[in-house]
Amino acid sequence: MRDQPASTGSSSETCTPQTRADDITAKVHFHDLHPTPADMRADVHQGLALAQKRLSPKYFYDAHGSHLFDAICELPEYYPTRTEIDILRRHGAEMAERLGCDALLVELGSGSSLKIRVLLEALRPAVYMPVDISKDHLLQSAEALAATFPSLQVHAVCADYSVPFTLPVDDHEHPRAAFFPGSSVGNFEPPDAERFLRRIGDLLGSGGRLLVGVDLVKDVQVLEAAYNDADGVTADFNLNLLARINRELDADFDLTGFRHSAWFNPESSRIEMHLVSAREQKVSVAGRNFAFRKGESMHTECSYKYSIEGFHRLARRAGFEPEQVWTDSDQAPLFSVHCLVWRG
Ligand code: AVI
Repeated sequence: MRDQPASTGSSSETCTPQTRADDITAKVHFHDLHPTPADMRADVHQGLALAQKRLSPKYFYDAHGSHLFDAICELPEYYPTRTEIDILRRHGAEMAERLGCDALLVELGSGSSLKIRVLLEALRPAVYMPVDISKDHLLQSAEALAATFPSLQVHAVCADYSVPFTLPVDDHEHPRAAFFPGSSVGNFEPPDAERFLRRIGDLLGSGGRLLVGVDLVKDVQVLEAAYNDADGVTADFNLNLLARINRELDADFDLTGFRHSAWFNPESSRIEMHLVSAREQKVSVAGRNFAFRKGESMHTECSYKYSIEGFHRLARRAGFEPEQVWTDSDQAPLFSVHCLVWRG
């Protein structure tokens, strides 16, 4: 295995964390694929000029937005995180059998690497490769993980997994597997989810396995409560998008002039999040003015909810064969974790 094949253009180094008594032995190989910064100004201008105004959910995750998302994951109404962790805890051994020990395990959008910790005991991969766009967060989490599992080789990759990239290691000796938890696949439009899965399959190669968490269609009240929590954390998360645009694009959104709205759209089987204008108003964003009617909304996020069969159809269209699925219950399950095999 090489740290830095010339073809990837990555910079690669071995990072030894700041000396702390408990992780002196920790080592992380770091590969920076230098993800291109998004053109937020062009994206926001383009989205606000549409008949149905749109803002991309990728802009939720500045430092404060990431903190708010972590808080959402702890809310009593937001069942996906704790339900998925419970499934991973209960079925980790079976998942390990499917993925095989000694794998090169890639985690897409690893964030704080919390869920992989639940699996690592059972899984024992040869190499763990967290991929995340946020360099500092990635390194901190990778170092902490390497400290807990000193015999694990950790290769942290700073990359935007939503656009094509290649794995910056030349390793053909270990079977490849990927982990994509949290139902983040539900934040893609289905045709984009299909294209995304196909790209992951290409990274894995024939016979490679993907473990993916998928939120399920369920009672509308349970779904809508998860995106309209009583403490208003999801509302703050949604409105933080406007605070970020004000700060970074010299805009003048009045945050009290917009309210959070989230509801289940049964035709599309998705939660839609919107920010709704409380009155007629004008907003300036990086030198351009946009008018809002009273009640007009900006669409900020879709979160698709699948049936198990519906997700399997999507996976098959993308070139994967569903191998096994685990859920939290046999009757009316909330969440599912799928093992898919790449057939190409
Ligand atoms: C990251 N993603 C899977 C979350 C979801 O449920 O779609 C984002 C989120 N939006 C509001 N609450 C959580």
